[in-house]
Amino acid sequence: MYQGRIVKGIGGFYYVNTGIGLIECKPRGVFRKDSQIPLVGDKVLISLIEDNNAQGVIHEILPRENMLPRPSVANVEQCVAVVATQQPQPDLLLLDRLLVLAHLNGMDKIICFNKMDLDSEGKTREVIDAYRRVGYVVLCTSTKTGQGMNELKEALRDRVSVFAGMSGVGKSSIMNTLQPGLGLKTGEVSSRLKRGRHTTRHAELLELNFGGMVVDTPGFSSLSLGAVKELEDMEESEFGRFYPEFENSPGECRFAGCRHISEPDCSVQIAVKEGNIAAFRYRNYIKLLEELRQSRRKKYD
Ligand SMILES: Nc1nc2c(ncn2[C@@H]2O[C@H](COP(=O)(O)OP(=O)(O)OP(=O)(O)O)[C@@H](O)[C@H]2O)c(=O)[nH]1
Ligand SMILES: [Mg+2]
Ligand SMILES: [Zn+2]
Repeated sequence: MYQGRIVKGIGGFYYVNTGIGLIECKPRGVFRKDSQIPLVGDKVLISLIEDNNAQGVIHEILPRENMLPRPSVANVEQCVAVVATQQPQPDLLLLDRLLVLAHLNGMDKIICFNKMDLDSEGKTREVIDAYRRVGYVVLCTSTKTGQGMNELKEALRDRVSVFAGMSGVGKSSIMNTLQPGLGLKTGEVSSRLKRGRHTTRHAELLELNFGGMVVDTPGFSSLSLGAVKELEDMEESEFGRFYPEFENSPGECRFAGCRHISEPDCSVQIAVKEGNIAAFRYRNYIKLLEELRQSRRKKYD
């Protein structure tokens, strides 16, 4: 048996990086029955197929430290949520969903605002400052000017990270800039729709030559929190813990189980009114809470 990490999965095959090289593997039949699907990043035990030392069978998926449902990946320490200043326009609700999921799964979080070269008017300044005030690490990058690339490199060094975000924000381009020679495919953003073209089709774990690993993933534009069991089982009043600025807001809510929606004497609502919590973050919180409530209703009614 050999131990390795899944670096890529295509068409039912998994490519496992082991001490003896990259082995193309099929999962053992039992995984399919158990519906335990191997993920990129999974640590696995494999055996080689006799007379063939390039192909193998996955016998066991070792216990996961964590996993993200989307982009689906296992055993990553850090989630780099990539947003573009424009082309495509930033979707902050999507960003907040991702931050919630990364938080839930115990991952460190970095927000990367890419395509800074397209924001000469500084339109994203306010949003960037808002996330910084919350306490998130926000890096501003451009693959065209090289802005922020050294900082990003330092943030990735010796860690296992995943790049996540909409199609076209520049995830693969950033990887190519950080590590020239990778040659990942990148695609123009459609000039008519201002949307990415889903150039990256499969998540892939890449080794960084300066130390560490990054999973480049396909872009996505919808991310439902509804199907996430831990969130579904959570009290509504607990959801606020994914919003660090709520915890930091001074004073306490009158009610112990405050959901910060319409309760009287709510410190969060006051902080929003006074401008100490960004209104857009609060609106997103209300949307996500409502979504969770609906999906729960569907499930239990
Ligand atoms: N102006 C500008 N364009 C960029 C920057 N980074 C990437 N791009 C362009 O954005 C387009 C999309 O880049 P990709 O790297 O393919 O984006 P992606 O996030 O990997 O997209 P998917 O693989 O579809 O999820 C390409 O045309 C890149 O040249 C940047 O910093 N500034
Ligand atoms: Mg890509
Ligand atoms: Zn409250």
